[in-house]
Amino acid sequence: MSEKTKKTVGIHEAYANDPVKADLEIFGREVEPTTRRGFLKKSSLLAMAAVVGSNIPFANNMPSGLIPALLANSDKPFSVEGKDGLIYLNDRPINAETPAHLLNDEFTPDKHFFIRNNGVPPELNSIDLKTWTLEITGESCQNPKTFTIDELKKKFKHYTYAMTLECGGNGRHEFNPPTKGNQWEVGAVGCGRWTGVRLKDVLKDCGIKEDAVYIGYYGKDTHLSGDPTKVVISRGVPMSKALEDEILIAWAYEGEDIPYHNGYPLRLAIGGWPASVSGKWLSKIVIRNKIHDGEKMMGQSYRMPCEPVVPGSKVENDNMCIIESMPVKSLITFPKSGINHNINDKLKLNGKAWAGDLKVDEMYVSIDFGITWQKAKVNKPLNKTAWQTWETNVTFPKKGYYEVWARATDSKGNMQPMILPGWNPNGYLNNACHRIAVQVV
Ligand SMILES: Nc1nc2c(c(=O)[nH]1)N[C@H]1C(S)=C(S)[C@@H](COP(=O)(O)O)O[C@H]1N2
Ligand SMILES: [Mo]
Repeated sequence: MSEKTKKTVGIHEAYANDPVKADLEIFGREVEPTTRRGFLKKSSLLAMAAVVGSNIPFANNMPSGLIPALLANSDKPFSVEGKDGLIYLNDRPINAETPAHLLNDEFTPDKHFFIRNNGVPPELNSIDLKTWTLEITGESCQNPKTFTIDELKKKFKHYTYAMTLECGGNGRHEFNPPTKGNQWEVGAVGCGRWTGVRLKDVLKDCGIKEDAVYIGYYGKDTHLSGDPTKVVISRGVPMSKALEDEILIAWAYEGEDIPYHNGYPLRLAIGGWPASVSGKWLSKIVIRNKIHDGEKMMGQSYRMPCEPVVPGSKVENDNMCIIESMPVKSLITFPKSGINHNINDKLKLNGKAWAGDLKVDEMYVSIDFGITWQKAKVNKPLNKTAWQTWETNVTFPKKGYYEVWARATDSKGNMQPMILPGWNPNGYLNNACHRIAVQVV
């Protein structure tokens, strides 16, 4: 770094004459903390050019207050066995997300699949595949039964489906005013092929009474408080969703045992809805004659205001509605944000897009802060609720700092919003466009 840029005074001054020559090492060091919170006025464009390290050809299109994507990332070490490259949010309970560029595989390898634990997983050495059981019961179950994993495997047909599992709070870090909970950036999502038996086959085998409306799950993890009577989480879905073909009681992920933190040895795999309905370390399913009232089904949990509210408002429980299908969303998974790219080359872009129970029909990218959009190729999903890969190439008119923005449209015509959608008290369902920083040199 040059002597000139080392001055803490006046980023403006330092680059006033030659913003293009700005030193990249400036990121996260000499930059005043306020720059991470966005630039309030366009008059600070020079400062912004200094911070991103070069001139910004489409600067006039940048919305006020936009934090350059180049500065919006963070990297921290991580250390759960079998996982690789995840960003660690908490260790008790363990919560870790996947950086976007590690979601570039068509199906997320188990080592990159995010972890969202609400409690303490059952001790690994207490898990015995021979004695692990799944009980099917509840007031709307005709013949309650208990199955070992072997019995499930022998009695029912096996299926494999790719499912997108995304935490309802993915993207929460962007909400303003901030909301409580894990401050996920973009990576509390993954999609891979789960193998198991259909939930509907097992439920039907136990008899579904006519008054059945919902199912609920229970898992073997324990409450953080250590109180054995407290349930960590027990959520569910309406019968109509539970009886879909692509919903599994799964024992394998990408052809291997499910990773320990992702629910080994048995979990529910329900794509397209908040991943909180996919119960891990699964031990019991109840068929209910009313909306399941388990832990984190009631009150404000996994619920959105039924009508939009003013940011920061308090919303009464009666005005909160249960989240069902997740909204349309996409990621740019290649290249990694912050790369340098040669002006003479086309830049190849790859990504993923998904839309809850719907499909993604169209995908667009922009290199000029959303003024013009170019259509990308979207590939078909493997099955319902699997994410879809997309790809395209872009070229840049001149050297400088760019952002690539990506925007998906679902099969009902809904598009991702460019910036944060409706504020809600728990910071759920942020499906704003993903963006990456590209330095064209
Ligand atoms: N038993 C149990 N199941 C659970 C959870 C949990 O804490 N315990 N977390 C839920 C939530 S909130 C999410 S987002 C997903 C995360 O799945 P993953 O950890 O495999 O990524 O699991 C869901 N199933
Ligand atoms: Mo979640």
